[in-house]
Amino acid sequence: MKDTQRILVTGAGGQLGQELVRTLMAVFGEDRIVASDIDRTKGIHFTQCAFEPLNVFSTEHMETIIQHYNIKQVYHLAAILSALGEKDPTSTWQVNLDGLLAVLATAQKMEVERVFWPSSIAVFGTNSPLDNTPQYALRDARTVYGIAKVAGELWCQYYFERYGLDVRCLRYPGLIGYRSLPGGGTTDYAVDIYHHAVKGENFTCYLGPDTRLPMLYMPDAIKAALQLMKAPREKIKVRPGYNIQGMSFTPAEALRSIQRFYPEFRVEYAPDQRQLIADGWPKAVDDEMAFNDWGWEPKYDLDFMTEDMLTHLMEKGVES
Ligand code: AKB
Repeated sequence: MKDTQRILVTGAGGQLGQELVRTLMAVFGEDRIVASDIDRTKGIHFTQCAFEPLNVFSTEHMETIIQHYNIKQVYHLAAILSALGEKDPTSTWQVNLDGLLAVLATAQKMEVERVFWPSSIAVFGTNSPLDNTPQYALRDARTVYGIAKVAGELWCQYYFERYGLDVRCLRYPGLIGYRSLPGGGTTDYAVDIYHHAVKGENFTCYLGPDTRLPMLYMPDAIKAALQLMKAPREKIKVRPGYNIQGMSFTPAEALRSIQRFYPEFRVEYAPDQRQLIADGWPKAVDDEMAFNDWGWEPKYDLDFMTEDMLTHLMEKGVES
């Protein structure tokens, strides 16, 4: 990217967005990043770069921002997560799918060079092979969040094939980070459990002890997005969304990993409706294509992540 060109992040106030903006500023410079969110109060997180309140459905406003800042890359993160999405399927579809379509159309019109969009393991479902799920396994999504991700993946592929828009996608598993909290996902327990351990509180897990899911530590999640966006166009052979993961574990395994530092820490299990969602998701995914095409390689496994999470949460103090 040339010096005068900038990167726009939508939904920047969310769990992934806050961390992504931080890394993008470190890599490209603070003056090269424009954070945006529908919620203008999220601006408090972005004192070092430009912040624009933005509803992606206001496409004229989005065009003005793209023109004003000379935006050449967009990371479109604004979305409602899986568990929360089930409470209002119609709005979730609108925000997640129609929002993506508004961004794709605007990016194409305004000649944005590259778009990043996070897909999810939620594209898979009960009839997909759930052990080491292959890249091209049946996408049998059962949540509205997952259905919007399947449709979104196909739209991204369509925009690439029909208009040449260079849109790149990753199928994120559960994301775990210490800087920001997720909200409304099925994998959120894997963040909350660390906060409870550091606060010295026992934890009630809404998934059963043996529910295995693929996960990714935030530094690896951000590294993957930047690596994918940097890769030469011809290396990106999968347009709908690359499978990636850093590890795969159950709540019982997370507990054991935490107990190495907090032996007194205890977890109770009270599965709720999120158990049904988790039971239809992969236990692990095969991410070999990401490795082959653009060199994907995660750094963190469960124990390494646990140590890093607990160290940082102890240093910063957890939110109650
Ligand atoms: C969720 O739980 O909804 C997300 C996801 C796996 O896409 N973390």
